[in-house]
Amino acid sequence: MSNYHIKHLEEYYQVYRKSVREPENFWGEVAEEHFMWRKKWDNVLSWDFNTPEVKWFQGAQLNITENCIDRHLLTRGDKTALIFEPNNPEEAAQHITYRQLHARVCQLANVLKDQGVKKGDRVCIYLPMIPELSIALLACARIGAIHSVIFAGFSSTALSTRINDSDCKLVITSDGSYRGSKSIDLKAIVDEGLEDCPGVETVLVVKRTNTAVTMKEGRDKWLQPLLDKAYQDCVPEIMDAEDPLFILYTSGSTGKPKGMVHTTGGYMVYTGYTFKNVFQYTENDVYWCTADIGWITGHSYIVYGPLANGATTLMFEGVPSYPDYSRFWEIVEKHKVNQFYTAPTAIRALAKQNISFAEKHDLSSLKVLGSVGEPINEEAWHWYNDVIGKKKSPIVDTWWQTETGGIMITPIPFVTPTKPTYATLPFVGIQPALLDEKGVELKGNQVEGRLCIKFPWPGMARTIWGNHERYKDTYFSAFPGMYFSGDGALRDEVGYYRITGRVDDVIIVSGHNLGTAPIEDAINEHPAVAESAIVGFPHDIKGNALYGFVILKESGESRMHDNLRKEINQIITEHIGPIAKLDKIQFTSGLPKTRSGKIMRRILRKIASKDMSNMGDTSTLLNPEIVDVIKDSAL
Ligand code: 7RM
Repeated sequence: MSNYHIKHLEEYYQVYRKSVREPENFWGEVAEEHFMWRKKWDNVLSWDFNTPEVKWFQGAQLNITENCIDRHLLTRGDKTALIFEPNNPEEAAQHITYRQLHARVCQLANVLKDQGVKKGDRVCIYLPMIPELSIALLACARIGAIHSVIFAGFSSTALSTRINDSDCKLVITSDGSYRGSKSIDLKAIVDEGLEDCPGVETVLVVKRTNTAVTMKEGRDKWLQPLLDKAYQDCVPEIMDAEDPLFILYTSGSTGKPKGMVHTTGGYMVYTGYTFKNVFQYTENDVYWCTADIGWITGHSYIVYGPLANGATTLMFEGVPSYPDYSRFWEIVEKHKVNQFYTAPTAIRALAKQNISFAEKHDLSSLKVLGSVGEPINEEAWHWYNDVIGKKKSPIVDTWWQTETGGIMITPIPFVTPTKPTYATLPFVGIQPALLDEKGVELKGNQVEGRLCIKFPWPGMARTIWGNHERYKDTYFSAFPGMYFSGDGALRDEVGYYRITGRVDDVIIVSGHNLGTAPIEDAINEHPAVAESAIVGFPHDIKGNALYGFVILKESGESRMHDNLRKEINQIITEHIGPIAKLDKIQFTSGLPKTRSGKIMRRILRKIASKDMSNMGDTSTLLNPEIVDVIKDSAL
């Protein structure tokens, strides 16, 4: 039996039981056998979910880049580590070997050192999906600097807030970026943002689009000439297992983003181990995750997890629709991709297109299909399974969060039988619990509740940068002694989990606690409804009342709007009770969504409350134009 690579269902159950009964032995063995440590730990785990304080592999020393790069050089020096597929299909793809990656990471690490960056300093990375982005993460890790990657689609305000929150002294960016037929002046956005960031001393600029930029004397430097002069070797900084590796911001229920802090040893072990099993990666496979490295999915499953396994990981600069909707499938064929990992929002967009976009490409290399970011609906699941996987590539619907660092609930392909819309079973070492609203754990199967985790896992975030109290309040206070994810889930008759959506948008109506997710589920049962979102708005008598934004499958149904409103409230009454009926129902053509497909309820709440003056930061929206459309026909 191998603890590291699970190949049969019995093995999964066996390893799972061991991981629960003897977590320290289990994780200690995984860490010892598959990773490289400069010094072993004194203690595998110490934890207290009340403080909360969690430490994995305390006393151990390592450098994560030694695990992701150096240790592969002897056996895989000439193997491709990184495939870069540019936005423009006419531009040649790049294949960067482990040896070349080592040289480039070391050079950038040396440049950072020359610029005065030291262990523990924060470096902001604001780059498009080009090789320099992966290299920048690794170069920071090489010298023990804490990277804070800001998604390059974020606005200058979002950028400066995050830079200031973690006091970054250096920013790595590029002149511009390509996205489909558009090019964006990234450097200009940085210049604007930095007007509010007095702590930034240096800006290193990668040349990508050759667009004209202003370089601020003494602050801004072109990166390439510095790299050319830099030595191709750099001794890795030896880090404690619990030293911070990076900060990554995630939006919260309030306006201020939360800088989730991930540490070195546990994060490495967890992302490395989950990557191996969830994608069943074998030596000559080509793995592609379509996420942006600006999100946790990119950190864990484009960069650290794959490289810790000596994998070939593909990064794509462009978008699924450029030059047309066959681009993803063209890339799969071109690079003979074996594992493909994307989001339901992309799957739905692609499934809407003519089937010939997918069918004209040879997808026979595909072995495993992944999904992440939001619940995958039945229709999208089947399209993915049938049209892309030809019913032979298992779908791994992976549930996890920025906060969890790595995949938490997921099938293991060829091991766990899949079930449409179910994330299935907890990953090894993960102990989920479903709780009712009073905090009582629901035992047994066929139950639905709030998804919590009872026991620490190595990849979990340790704190929120500069605000440990908020970390405690957000994740460890709702149900003392447990990590609360903010999601709802159900467990079916065989113990499979299905994530039902966020439950922390609880609205209290006439003293009753109502979650938006179950109301939306009820509305979506109406045959004319495509999608819906519920928010609360202030009400004289009830305290709060409910406002529904509803997208119809066919907009032509508008003539019957009042009938539809009645029918929708009827369905809600049937599913939940009259208390959950909506006071207002606005039919709309779209909902404000983030790039990872999440509805931005903050905006809907403002509209519902007739507080239209300032919509706050909408720069992270995929479709900012919808905000005015909804505002204009608000009820
Ligand atoms: C990886 C990531 C986290 C939230 C999480 C859920 C939702 C993610 C799934 C999912 C249903 C899934 N990190 N979510 N994966 N819901 N099924 N497979 O997305 O921090 O950006 O978002 O995303 O609500 O709490 S994240």
